[in-house]
Amino acid sequence: MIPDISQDSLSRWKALTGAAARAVVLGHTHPDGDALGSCCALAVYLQEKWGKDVSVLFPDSPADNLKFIVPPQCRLVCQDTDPEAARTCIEACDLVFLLDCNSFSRTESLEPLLREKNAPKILVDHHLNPERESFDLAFSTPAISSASELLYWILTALDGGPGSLPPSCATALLTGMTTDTNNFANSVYPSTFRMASELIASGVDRDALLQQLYNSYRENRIRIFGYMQLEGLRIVGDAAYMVLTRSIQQRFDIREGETEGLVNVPLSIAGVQLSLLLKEDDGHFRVSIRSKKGTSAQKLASVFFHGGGHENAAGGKLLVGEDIASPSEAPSYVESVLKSFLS
Ligand SMILES: [Mn+2]
Repeated sequence: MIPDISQDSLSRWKALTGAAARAVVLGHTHPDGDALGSCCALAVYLQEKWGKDVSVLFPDSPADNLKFIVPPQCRLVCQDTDPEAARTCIEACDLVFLLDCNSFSRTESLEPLLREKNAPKILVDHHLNPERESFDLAFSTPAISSASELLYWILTALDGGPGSLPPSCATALLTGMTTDTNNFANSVYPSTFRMASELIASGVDRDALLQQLYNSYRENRIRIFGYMQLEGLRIVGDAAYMVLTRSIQQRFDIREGETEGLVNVPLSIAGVQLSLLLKEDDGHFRVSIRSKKGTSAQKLASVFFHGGGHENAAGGKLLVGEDIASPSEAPSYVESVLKSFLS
């Protein structure tokens, strides 16, 4: 029920952490709630329980609506706004943690610095196919809700119970798990409820958390959800897709992270097994894919969209100039991919 975390791996964690002075904790590009929550939780834990100097590092800045996840005592460095600080904190550290991704390639522009960095590296992740060979110690459990949950079981195994976690570490862990499960809708296991129950009993304010996560959006988000459902939704067989062009994003003045969750909406239609959201970006579309049990979002992402992820929640890219000649070809590309994938 609880992931199998060996005594040997816990001893290795203690030895590697004990020997380090300055750690850097990293997550993937376009950080979501789980990447931010797990990284910040670990940073607070290492600072407050182990007295380490810790930086949380991301290739790009978090969306405005997720910034509340970063506790005031966390030092957050983003390469897009401060490339010099990003380089310095990798150069100065003597321990690297990678969370919520299966490979350094998910940190994109930070990858080369991390690969050549000569320091112990520890992975904590829940995606398929972890790149174990790049790490001195790897905790990988694909059958778990989130990196935040896996980290919860590691930290409580190290320290003996949720009561021992610093409060802002506990809150960040519950936040990461809540966002990755879409508030207990996907990838929920008995261990997930147990984690939530223990954290709430230990004092985490879940009501306040839900207010910040789900009742603090700008009006723009609600309006674009309505617009896309009325005007943008296309159904092809058992699949639904939506293309969020640059012009639609501009018309609704959409900020990073504000269309999070839109891809889930078409799955509420009976008979729709698969939902895709394509969001136009520089030179490519970001592709989010969700599926119901029995249809693999992961396979569609890895075979057709240069990506991957989890069985029912995956993502990738559609490259303009490679997969399609111009952005206007995105819908016809998706339709032909869906016809061959679903046949
Ligand atoms: Mn995750």
